[in-house]
Amino acid sequence: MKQVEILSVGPIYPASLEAMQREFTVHVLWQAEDKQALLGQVCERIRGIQSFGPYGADARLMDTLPKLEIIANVGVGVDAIDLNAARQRGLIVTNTPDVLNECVSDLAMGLTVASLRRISLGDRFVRAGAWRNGAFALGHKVGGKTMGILGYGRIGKAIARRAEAFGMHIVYHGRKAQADAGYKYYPELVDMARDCDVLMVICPGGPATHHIVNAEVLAALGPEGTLINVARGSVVDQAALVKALADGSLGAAGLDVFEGEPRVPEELFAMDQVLLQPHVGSSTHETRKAMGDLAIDNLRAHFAGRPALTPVI
Ligand code: 8YV
Repeated sequence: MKQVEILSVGPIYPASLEAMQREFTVHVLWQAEDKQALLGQVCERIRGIQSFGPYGADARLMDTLPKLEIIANVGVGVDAIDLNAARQRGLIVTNTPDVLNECVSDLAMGLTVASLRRISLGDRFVRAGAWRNGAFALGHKVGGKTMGILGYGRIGKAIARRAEAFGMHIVYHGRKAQADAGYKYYPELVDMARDCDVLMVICPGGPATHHIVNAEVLAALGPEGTLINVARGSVVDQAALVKALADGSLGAAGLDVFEGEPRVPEELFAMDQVLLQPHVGSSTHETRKAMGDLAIDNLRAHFAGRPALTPVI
């Protein structure tokens, strides 16, 4: 399929990039020194985009590529791709569901345990030599706590399985109740926040969920509550979050994602009750390779005249 030209707009696992390059003619925009010049040279011939997380595709880029047929995203979240614009242009958009469930939920559970048991803070305490001067303050037990899952989808379910193994009680909120969930469903997020100890954010980003974790929800979670976000920064009103953590009206937070990342509000750096990660939910060799390979499988299927494997639209 070397005659098919693909534009890679964001990083992909190195072995997957090599595999894609063996099969297609790939123009690697994110490695190009002069991106506009590269786009100008190849735009008339590009039939597929390989995107990644925040390196998506807006309407302007789609308009630049008159032969574009498919956008294959490396990642499950497609909030950086203008789906309406893609729909209007009859484009196919694919993502990489399922292959990252285990790693994202491992991190979600890791952040939960690390926040309640203050693992990162304990590490800093030992390194600073503070142990010689006295014992470390007590943390909180994980078992017996209630985890409220915002977004009971594929990853939400994998998180629930892990949390149950740790002895947590599970409740959930989403657009609708799921008949076979076996857990209590809350039609209102604020009511679930009031009743849970850990609010786990794992719903899709985008306009429908923008700032749904707002000041009211954070206040309901309360001074003993912990917010974990492994979804998108946009789901949480970040200014309200920083304020609630600063004044103690929210207990603690474990955050893998931020509004405007990789910038992170500096007020958070000094807060011991906050655990910060650089958006690494799916960042393992195994999972990033599986994500890259699935994106290529989607391109291969489409250009061989078969339906894409994991279409979003
Ligand atoms: C990526 C993700 O790490 O799949 C997703 O939607 O958030 C992660 O797998 C992310 O897209 C990179 O920023």
